[in-house]
Amino acid sequence: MSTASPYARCVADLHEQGYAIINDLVTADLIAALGTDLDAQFAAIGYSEGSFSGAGTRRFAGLLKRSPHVSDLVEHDLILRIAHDMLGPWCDHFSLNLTQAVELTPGASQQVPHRDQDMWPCSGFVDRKRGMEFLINVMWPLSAFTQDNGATLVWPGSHRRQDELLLAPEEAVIAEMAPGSALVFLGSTLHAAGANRTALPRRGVIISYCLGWLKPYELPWLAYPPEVARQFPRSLAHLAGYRVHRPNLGTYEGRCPSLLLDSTLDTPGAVDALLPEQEELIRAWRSGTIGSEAPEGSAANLDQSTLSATVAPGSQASHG
Ligand SMILES: O=C(O)CCC(=O)C(=O)O
Repeated sequence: MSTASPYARCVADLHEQGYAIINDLVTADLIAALGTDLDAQFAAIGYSEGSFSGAGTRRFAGLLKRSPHVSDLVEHDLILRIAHDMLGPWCDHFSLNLTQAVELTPGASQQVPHRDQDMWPCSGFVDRKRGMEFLINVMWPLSAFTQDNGATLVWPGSHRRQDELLLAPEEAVIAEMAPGSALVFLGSTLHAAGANRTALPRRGVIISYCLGWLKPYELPWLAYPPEVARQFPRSLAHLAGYRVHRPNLGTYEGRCPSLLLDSTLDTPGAVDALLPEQEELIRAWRSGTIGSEAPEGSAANLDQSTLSATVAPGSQASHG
């Protein structure tokens, strides 16, 4: 039996298999309380429409405002550490991509296998060998996930086989889990909801995190407007989009949107949010160290993409 910590095992599994199941990550009581909080919304919500979401499923989002227990999952320390490891190299900080409750009603058919990061067309242009990840997904079962009720299907190793749109059904692993456990998988991992062949609904909560410079699946500023986000701990509000991504991305009135979390400011001016190396380049250009005589490789010869590349992998990754 492995003596590695759940964290170390999860990171190793994500690299090797593209997914990991962590048993007993939170208590079953916490998940039961969360499930109770979401019961009324499940009862009220209509069926999903569309060939992706799947007829026979019910989904709703904005979970942070529907149950106080959701933040325990969103800000689970082990999950944040894993998200930081997987996404940190490619961004200044990662953000919440989605919180969604999903129910497969009895008779729901299998979802189309997909990779979540295909939402962002740029993922297709990335050199596969760099292993760049755009998203980390966590599925928290509210009811036990079994082969019969549609446990999530994941294709081990599919994160390294991105040129293959689909893989053989028999290669899939059925992520059977009890409430309290979590299925963590990469945005590049092929997966799908299974088919529910039982008489009972299968319910789960999806919480995903993406690179902080991407457009998230769920717009957090609408799900959690400032008057809602002000009630969040600051770290949670940051995850929910109230944080500028350097350089100058995702601002409000030219400033870090976290200003909306504080008491009203009159008419503040714009404030740059730049990476240190970008500040350095600008300083060098202003002082004439680069650019004036345009020697080879100087800023005068740098195009926008070269400047932008200063936000590149590993530059300033920070936790959350
Ligand atoms: O419900 C599941 O098991 C997976 C759902 C999923 O992958 C999705 O909705 O994108």
